[in-house]
Amino acid sequence: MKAYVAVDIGASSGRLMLAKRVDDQLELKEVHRFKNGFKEVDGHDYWQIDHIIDEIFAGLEKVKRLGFNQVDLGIDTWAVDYVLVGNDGQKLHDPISYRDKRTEGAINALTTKLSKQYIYEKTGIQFQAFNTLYQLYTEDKENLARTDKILMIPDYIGYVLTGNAVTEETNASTTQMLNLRQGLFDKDLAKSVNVNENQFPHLVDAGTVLGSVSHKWHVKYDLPETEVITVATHDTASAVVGAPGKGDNWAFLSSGTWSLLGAELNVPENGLDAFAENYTNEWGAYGTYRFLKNIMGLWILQCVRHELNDQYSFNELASQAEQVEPFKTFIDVNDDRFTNPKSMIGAIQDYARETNQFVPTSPGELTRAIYDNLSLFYANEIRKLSGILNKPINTLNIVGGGSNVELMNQLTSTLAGVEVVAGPSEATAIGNIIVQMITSGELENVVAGRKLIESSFGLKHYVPEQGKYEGVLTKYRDFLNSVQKTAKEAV
Ligand code: LRH
Repeated sequence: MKAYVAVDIGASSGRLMLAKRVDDQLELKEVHRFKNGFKEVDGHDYWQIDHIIDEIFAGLEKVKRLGFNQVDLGIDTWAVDYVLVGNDGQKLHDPISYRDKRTEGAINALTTKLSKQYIYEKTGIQFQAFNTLYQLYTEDKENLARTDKILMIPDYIGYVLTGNAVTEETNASTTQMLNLRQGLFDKDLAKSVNVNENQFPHLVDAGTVLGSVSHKWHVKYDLPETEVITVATHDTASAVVGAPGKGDNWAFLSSGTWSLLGAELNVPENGLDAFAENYTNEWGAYGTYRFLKNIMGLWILQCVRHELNDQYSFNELASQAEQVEPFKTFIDVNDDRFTNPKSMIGAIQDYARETNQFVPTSPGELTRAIYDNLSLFYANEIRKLSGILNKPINTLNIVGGGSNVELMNQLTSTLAGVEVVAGPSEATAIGNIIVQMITSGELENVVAGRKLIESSFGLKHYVPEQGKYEGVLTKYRDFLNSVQKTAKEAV
């Protein structure tokens, strides 16, 4: 029987998931998990990419010990970050994290030369300081000149594993350098940040065979025979493949370190409304587009928990939050100050003080404020999404680790007035595997994959609680409009 391995690496942890299909069930088992995070060295935040690769081999050795001698394997990670590789095939240095402060001000600097409308019309991609475009803009020019290949993180890992270099499209679109119309890297945008589009290896679709793990790794480690498939290598792209939505009126929320809320489209939406709301059109597997908004997500809680010395589990924090009165403090979770603060608790409390609101202090109050404000943000965005796409949204499919937070699932359903379908929490790894199964011919297409997901994983349903929290969303929206207006005036 064919076995599949999903290597799914997020900003805070990585895992290897082993999967096989037994009748109409997809069986999934976590074989290896490790911590991930960036480290500050001489003023910059670096990912430890060699460590990540070591952990992948450790996980693959476990797969072999479980009795699997032959597997297919797909890799997905977070987006936008990249590795510069020299002529000798070695990285110039560890990749810098997108949360590094080096890109502060880069959007403004670059868009004095090329207008925002021009870039958005070409790419349909949101303006985020961390996009590859602005990271490259701040890159050392000499390093760029010494660069033979610019490889996105999952492509770099695939390159190290197999010796073959490609650029997979779903992740490449997050560079904000792909031309929507041409389906290629845009020459002008590449030039504007001192690179040549040919420094990126050729573009491939999700679902392309990359090659076998090189012999040299079999000499060093006890590995199964492993064929690497270039899946939807952007984790969010895999998560959306793994979101079992149905019909035309559903939205997805991939809820993890980031919250990505949007809809799957067949044609990109890069008109003026989308531009004004900074929605993005990331490329999806099989010709789709992920039309979505980046929301700060559970990163805020991960940082708070860490600052509390990791003494509470996420479940404990959730039960403490349930004891606290809701909606005492409104926060714009997408305020830049929450991107990478020295102290997240300090940042939340300063925000509350500056806006003359209740200042959360206990772990339960802090967690409550985060859950409330994420849910409010989601509800507000569902309205906007529905407006831009000019169609009703009836169902929100929440996937990822955040789909286990019952309190937020219910709050979001009630505030947004939509049905919430929660699960699967491992949608990213599952989407990674579905693309492998389609590539190997074991599944026909994504529709068949989503059916398989529905029959394999227990999804939970939440419906709006009538008459609860009336007027809260309107109050929140007024608050958000006023703080965002004040921030704009200050610029
Ligand atoms: C989520 C994610 C998201 C990107 C961000 C950099 O892990 O890939 O889609 O915007 O990381």
